[in-house]
Amino acid sequence: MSSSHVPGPGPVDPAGAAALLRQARDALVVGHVRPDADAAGSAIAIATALRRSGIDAVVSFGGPEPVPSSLSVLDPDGLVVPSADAPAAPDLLVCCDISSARRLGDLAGRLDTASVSLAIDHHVSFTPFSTHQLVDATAPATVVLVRAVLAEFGVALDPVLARALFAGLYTDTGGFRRGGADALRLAAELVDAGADPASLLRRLSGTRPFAWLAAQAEVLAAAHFEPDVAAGAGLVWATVDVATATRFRDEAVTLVGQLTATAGDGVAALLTEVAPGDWSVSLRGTGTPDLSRVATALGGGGHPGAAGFERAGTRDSLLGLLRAELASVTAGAAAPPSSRTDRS
Ligand SMILES: [Mn+2]
Repeated sequence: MSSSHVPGPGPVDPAGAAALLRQARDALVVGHVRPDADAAGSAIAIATALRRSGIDAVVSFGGPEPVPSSLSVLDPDGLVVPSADAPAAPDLLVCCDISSARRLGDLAGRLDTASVSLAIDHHVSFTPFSTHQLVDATAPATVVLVRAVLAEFGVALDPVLARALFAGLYTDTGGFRRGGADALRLAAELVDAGADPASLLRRLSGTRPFAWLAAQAEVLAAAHFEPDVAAGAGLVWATVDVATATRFRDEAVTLVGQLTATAGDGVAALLTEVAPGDWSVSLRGTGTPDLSRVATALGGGGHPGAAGFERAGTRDSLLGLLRAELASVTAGAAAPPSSRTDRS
């Protein structure tokens, strides 16, 4: 509300981002591939606010289809369309919770066809790819930045916006383990605006098919613990094979949490073979070693305590790369402060 000035290309603040939304003729709002609640909640909130203001907007993700059914609770107005139906040349492309162009997946070409592109993100590994960027790596979730943009845009919170924002906040803060008092104050604001945590989180975590019990048991029974990795902090890892990953796509991603619970101060890794020879690797830890550096070195990105990458190879080749990168980052972190020139 404070500014009607449309900013030039480059970094923008929330007021500048709101100005870009306000001048859009139509918009495509996307979250990263394999969307989580922060990506989906951010995108749905932005698109909802645009529509409330009379600007045509849809949400899409660059794969894989369909998006997890558990996220449908965030989309009561049906704003999410398959990527094949996403507008070919939107006036404004908004990229939510996307740290690099690769994370747009099938929709990466929209960066070339959109008149203006705005990234809203909080990854330390963010690599600029859009005409405009609102990036704050200290924000615990992208929805926190989206909330600030909506305040400047001048759309009041309602239950749909509140649920979308709460879901991303809850998920990315690890259930408010991170984010401090500011995250809890925002949560209170969202509950006041109509987000009901009990019903929302029950629907977000979804229901699981009975057959998942046996499939889950098989994955977890084959988990490995390597105590010497990461300078003795240890690595717990497990793999999800193609058949299980295909049959239980929404459920399998949750297993990294179970591995993390047994990893102590060490690192948990879930290696999922999403297609023959193509792997998606999720990493979780305490932040030491910095897993965003490990994942970035392997072609992905993320946060110090939660990161991931996608890569072709075999299980053993990926594990070899992972052990080597964990050793490298752990050794780098142990070096004298004077040699740590890669952080600012
Ligand atoms: Mn996020």
